[in-house]
Amino acid sequence: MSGFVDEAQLHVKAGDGGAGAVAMRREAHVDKGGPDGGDGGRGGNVWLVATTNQSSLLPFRDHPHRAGENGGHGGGKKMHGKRGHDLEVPVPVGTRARKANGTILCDLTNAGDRWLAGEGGRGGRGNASFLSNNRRAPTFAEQGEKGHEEWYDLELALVADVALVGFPNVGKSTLISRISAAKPKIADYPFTTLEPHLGVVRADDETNYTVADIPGLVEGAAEGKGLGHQFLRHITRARALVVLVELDPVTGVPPAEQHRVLIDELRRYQPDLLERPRLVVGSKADMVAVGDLPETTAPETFDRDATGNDSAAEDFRPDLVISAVTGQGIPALIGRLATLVTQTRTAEPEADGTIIIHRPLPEGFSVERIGEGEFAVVGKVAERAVALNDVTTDEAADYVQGRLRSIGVDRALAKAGARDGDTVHIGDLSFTWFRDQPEFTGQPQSRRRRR
Ligand SMILES: Nc1nc2c(ncn2[C@@H]2O[C@H](COP(=O)(O)OP(=O)(O)OP(=O)(O)O)[C@@H](O)[C@H]2O)c(=O)[nH]1
Ligand SMILES: [Mg+2]
Repeated sequence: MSGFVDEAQLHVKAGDGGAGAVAMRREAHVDKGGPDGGDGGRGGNVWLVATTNQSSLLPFRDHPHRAGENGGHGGGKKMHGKRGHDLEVPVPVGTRARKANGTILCDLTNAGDRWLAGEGGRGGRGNASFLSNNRRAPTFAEQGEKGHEEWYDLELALVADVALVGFPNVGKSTLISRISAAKPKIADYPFTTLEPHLGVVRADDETNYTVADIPGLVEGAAEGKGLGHQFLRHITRARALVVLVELDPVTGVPPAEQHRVLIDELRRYQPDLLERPRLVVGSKADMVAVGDLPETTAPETFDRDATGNDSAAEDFRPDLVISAVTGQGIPALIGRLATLVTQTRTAEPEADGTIIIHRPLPEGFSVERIGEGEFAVVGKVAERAVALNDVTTDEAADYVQGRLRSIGVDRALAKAGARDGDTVHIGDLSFTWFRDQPEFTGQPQSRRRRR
């Protein structure tokens, strides 16, 4: 089985917050101690972190689940629960995460880039936090908040300085193995290369660049023919392209025609690919009699017409001709690519390598009418306000009521058309709503009408 996987699903479950504790101080000489239940610890976050040590999404294929550690529960004597450990999930540089609906949430293009894929739940407050002048001995505490949980689609688009584009069997893999330490399979048949390979070229003491060997493209690749389609994505981030055409093709497709088809496929897949700097290189020069070698362009003429119109069959000219067998043209190619890559790199804004991309947190709440005389309040702040270990005591009910009023849930319910006696659901809690006085009937059940 191939080790290269460029699409996978990931399930993230951040740690739950620990529950706050309900406890009362006990001291030999104090008759009635105050509340001293500590807070729960925060749940661990889950981060995606881009690394160059990984080049495939394979690890997610069979094991898609990644979880942060839960926070510890609070204890007596104001002991706070332990914070859950964050989890850092390594992904290859070039990984994007999408929501199930396709929206791109992050794109980690530099080593060290990190993204908060799941935020850990807040720890619940212990009863010590609820002490107030009119609440001397609160017997309620908050539950921990659930950690964020979500499925993401991961997609990898390789990040390379140069991508090799060419028909099958024209010598792409031979070239990359000649100029870098990469050792892809080389054979005298088309579609030898079934997955992209990256090689690092050391042009001189200061200049390194990466080259991607992409499986061969054929006419129609942009529409899904051959293998090219699934791999065209890996060309999209290359700074520069090498269009490799075979000068004496065994397939019989003349170099100018190969060039025309390749340019066409690139344009159809993503038109701005033609705006990338590119070198057109003729391969296997050793197979052509010296007198029959095509004329090459002058070295300064990198800047092509973005439409690719230089490909008119009559005046097709490669920029360079090479032979991976004899070494002809190889140093020139390495040097010209180094120049191209350096020029493009300096034109780019500097990447600091530690961009932190946060998912905007959904705050607030919304009220939804879910049936006749029945409403649901959805949203973190509202759910937090009712997530207590026990809402059956008067003081807990008072607290919840006060919270719901102060964050505006009461007003929003009235505005949504709620009337006395209607049922309202928030999180796990259901209660009967009265304009001035909700009656809690859920979690755990209590049918007490207050006041
Ligand atoms: N004579 C000669 N043969 C070459 C040269 N470069 C590659 N070849 C041969 O051409 C054949 C195809 O080479 P590969 O490097 O596998 O070609 P490829 O473009 O990677 O092919 P796919 O992976 O199938 O797309 C092999 O038999 C190579 O030995 C060259 O410069 N001169
Ligand atoms: Mg190959």
